Amino acid sequence: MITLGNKEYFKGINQIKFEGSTSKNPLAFKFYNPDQLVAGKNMREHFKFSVAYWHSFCGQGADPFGAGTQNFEWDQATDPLQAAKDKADAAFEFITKMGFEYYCFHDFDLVAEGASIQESEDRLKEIVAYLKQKQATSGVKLLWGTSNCFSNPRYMNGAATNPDFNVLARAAAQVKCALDATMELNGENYVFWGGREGYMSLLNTDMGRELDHMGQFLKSAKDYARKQGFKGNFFIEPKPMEPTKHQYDFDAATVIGFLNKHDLQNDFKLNLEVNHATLANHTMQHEMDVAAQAGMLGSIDANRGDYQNGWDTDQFPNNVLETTEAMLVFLKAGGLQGGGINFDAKIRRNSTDMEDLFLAHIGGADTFARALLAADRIINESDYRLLRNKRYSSFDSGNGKAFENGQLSFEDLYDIAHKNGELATTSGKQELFENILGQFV
Ligand code: XUL
Ligand code: CO
Repeated sequence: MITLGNKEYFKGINQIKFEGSTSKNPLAFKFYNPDQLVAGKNMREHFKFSVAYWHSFCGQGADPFGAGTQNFEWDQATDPLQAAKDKADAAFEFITKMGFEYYCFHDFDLVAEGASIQESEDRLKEIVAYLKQKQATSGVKLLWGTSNCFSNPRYMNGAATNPDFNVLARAAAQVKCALDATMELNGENYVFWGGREGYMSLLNTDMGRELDHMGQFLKSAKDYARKQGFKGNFFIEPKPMEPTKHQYDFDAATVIGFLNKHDLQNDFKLNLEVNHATLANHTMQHEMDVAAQAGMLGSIDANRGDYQNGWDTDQFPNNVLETTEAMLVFLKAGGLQGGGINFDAKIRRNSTDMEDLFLAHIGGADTFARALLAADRIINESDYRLLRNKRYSSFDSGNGKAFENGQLSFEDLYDIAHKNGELATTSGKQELFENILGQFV
């Protein structure tokens, strides 16, 4: 039996409860009511909200221009394993007080990487045993684990796409340990985000060879986990750039093409992130729709970017209108396949009060709740679906239906066009659709 720490880090903050939209209590949910039924499921089940270990408990507000501003109490111990256990205590206290059920981590968010593979592996095993106990006593579960194959200088030229085979093998050893940790903690999914799987210059890069290496790497990682009995999903998280100039997992469509080409489509789905969609010049609604059409809408990293600058600011969600557009796709797809809503977001560098982490997650959860409620009403109380379907009604019968069924040749289409003569224009009614959205948000 492992002894768990009993220090309280977030003093004076109690369980966060739903108090409704008229509440003036900043530390209460105004819209996220976990037990409220929407479209046949309660909000807790729809969202499976998850806390990102790295942003909430590891990042301390450092940026390229200055050191961290948030001196958390759980970062004081000098012994790496004691520091890791203190951080785990703080994390589980926070997640439990938020009333969330899930968390996500990178391997070396949990404990500092050691000087050798063996030391890192031993440290990971010790903290995983500790977390296993924390999960058992709190009921908090692991939504997904992942491996940080982008921070260590050894990965500066990539991990699975490194031109040096020995770096690729080093990354495989690391991913194996992270998969073992995820499985030991009953993780429901495993994520690959290819931070440095891309290039800074094509002049020194054999792109075709690197992509094939990445396909082979993912296949062997998947085969290893399946052999150990892992039943969860593997997710790829698209992002177009940053830290590389060009990342191979550019966007949902690119990743789906890659997965199909490498015969990975039955085991892998997508973990889509809002700020990554923005960087790819897409909306989140677009990325989710592309994934849903391929049956690959796996999970969401919830955050937002800043439209006045072009980098990954990872702010907490607060745009109800855009989140509602995304929730329309979410409801139409029947929700997520295996994943949840992970707040891959960080409080600002100058947000230095302990309660700020709570305020941020409360705002994020309320944004998603409002958006889900609005999307559900748009679908059930407005003419939204009717109007959208009406635009395609010419395909519901007659020649349109025959075309959809593959029963018309190109010559048939030519003859139909001749018979029809010139056509009247049909309005797309975009403003009407926008007004409906505005009415319910
Ligand atoms: C980076 C990012 C990562 C992944 C996991 O932009 O989103 O934190 O979610 O590696
Ligand atoms: Co992410």
